[in-house]
Amino acid sequence: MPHRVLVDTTPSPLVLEALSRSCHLHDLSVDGEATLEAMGMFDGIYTYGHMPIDGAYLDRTPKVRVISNFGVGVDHIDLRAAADRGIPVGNTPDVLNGATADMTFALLLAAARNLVVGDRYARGPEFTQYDPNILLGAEVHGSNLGIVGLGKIGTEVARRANGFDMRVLYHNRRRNLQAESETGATYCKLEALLDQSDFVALNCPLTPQTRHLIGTGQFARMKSTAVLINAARGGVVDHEALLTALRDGEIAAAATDVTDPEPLPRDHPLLSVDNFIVAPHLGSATHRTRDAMGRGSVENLLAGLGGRPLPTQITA
Ligand code: 8YV
Repeated sequence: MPHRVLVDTTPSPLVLEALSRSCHLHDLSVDGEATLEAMGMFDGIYTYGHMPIDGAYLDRTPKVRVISNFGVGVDHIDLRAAADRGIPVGNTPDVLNGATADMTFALLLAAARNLVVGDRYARGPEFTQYDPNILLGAEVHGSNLGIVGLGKIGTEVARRANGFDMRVLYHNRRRNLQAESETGATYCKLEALLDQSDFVALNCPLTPQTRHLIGTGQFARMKSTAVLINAARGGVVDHEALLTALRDGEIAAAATDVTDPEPLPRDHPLLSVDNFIVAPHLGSATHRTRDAMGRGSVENLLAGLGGRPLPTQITA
């Protein structure tokens, strides 16, 4: 009898193949909402973060004995509620550190050097000859980078920044002495980081403490030439305040892989702001990383379904 597993979007071929023999998947994006009766029969949940999984949700899935998250960020899962019900939660840390740090730098460079506006211009009728006076950007090498969240991904960002001869400041819940010695990053309070940074990269998880960590007061502190990069979660930034900051020139630009909500409504004013660059949550989107995430999340799922400890389990 195959295990019954609820998935919130269609998994990759690698994941489908790995689960094909032992699991029957109910794919919410294809099969639609499950009936209450079907919910009661699920043995596991495999999630890409499309639905909040809280206590009320888990009460409708009383047989679930594992939640496997494709990705490291678990802000959509109430870990306490899962723990209270004895349900282990697995995620896919580590394998995506490099790819997400690369994406942070892709956003940083794109914003600093007007890559998106430049691409549009280079395709359009206005580009008739080289113009030395247009689209002048910010120097990346030699500038100050402030990293908010110097965990594993943030540390990878700091390593890349060293290659660009940047001075790296960071703010974190607690000092990361190992990362400091490996990368030369300097710990400082958030306020000091915002005051001094030319680029502010958000690489922290979304938690009740980091929700809207960057809002009106923080934009007011930032340099008018500063660029905000968000490869973390949209909710870390107050988007109303971001819109005002970009429109009023409180900061020069923002480049983000994540938004709140995600996606932004098609008529959201940020989408018509030129100094705002947005990507569709591509932080870990490389072939190698997504395959590794697929393998890790499958191992977690199958371990939980088999009553074994999850290889990468998160605690509440
Ligand atoms: C995932 C991410 O692609 O790991 C994370 O936290 O944001 C991404 O790598 C995303 O969670 C979708 O599953």
